[in-house]
Amino acid sequence: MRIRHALLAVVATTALAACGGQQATGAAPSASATPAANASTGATPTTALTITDPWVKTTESGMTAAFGTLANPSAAPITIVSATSTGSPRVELHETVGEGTAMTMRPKQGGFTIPAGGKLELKPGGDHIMLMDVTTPVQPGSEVGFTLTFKDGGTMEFKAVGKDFAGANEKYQPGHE
Ligand SMILES: [Cu+2]
Repeated sequence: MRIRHALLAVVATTALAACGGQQATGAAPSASATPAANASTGATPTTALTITDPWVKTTESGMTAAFGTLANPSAAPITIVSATSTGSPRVELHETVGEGTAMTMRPKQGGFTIPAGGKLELKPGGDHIMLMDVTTPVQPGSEVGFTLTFKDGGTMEFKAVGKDFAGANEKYQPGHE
């Protein structure tokens, strides 16, 4: 079963390029991670991750997605295993596969991993944080809260800003594994 929805996907590659090129606009909200109490394992708490220019595609209801650039300056990879949001009771970590009209998104197995010293750009047509069931409209300038949970148990909160984005349609494969 596939559910079409009018978000995310970028038909025009120019739009994708333009979007991907916009990073670190000074006024962007920022966030820092909260370390997990993980004394029993001695694992390094996830404190290093940052997100730059987080935003959410405006919508009246239904599905939308959050984007931004995650950066991991630490010496170990960081994996995001789940997310919650004030904007939707159900949130999934999605990847996009295929191209053009065949572009399809689905839950990303294992979550998002940001390599040591690396970045992961969440963007239309790529990985994104999916809000599955928006009940309060996301308007331009709206603030939507997110909490990311890491593999080591740590969490990170950030706020994303509503932005209009003229994306195209993407197909969604629920539960694809
Ligand atoms: Cu999605």
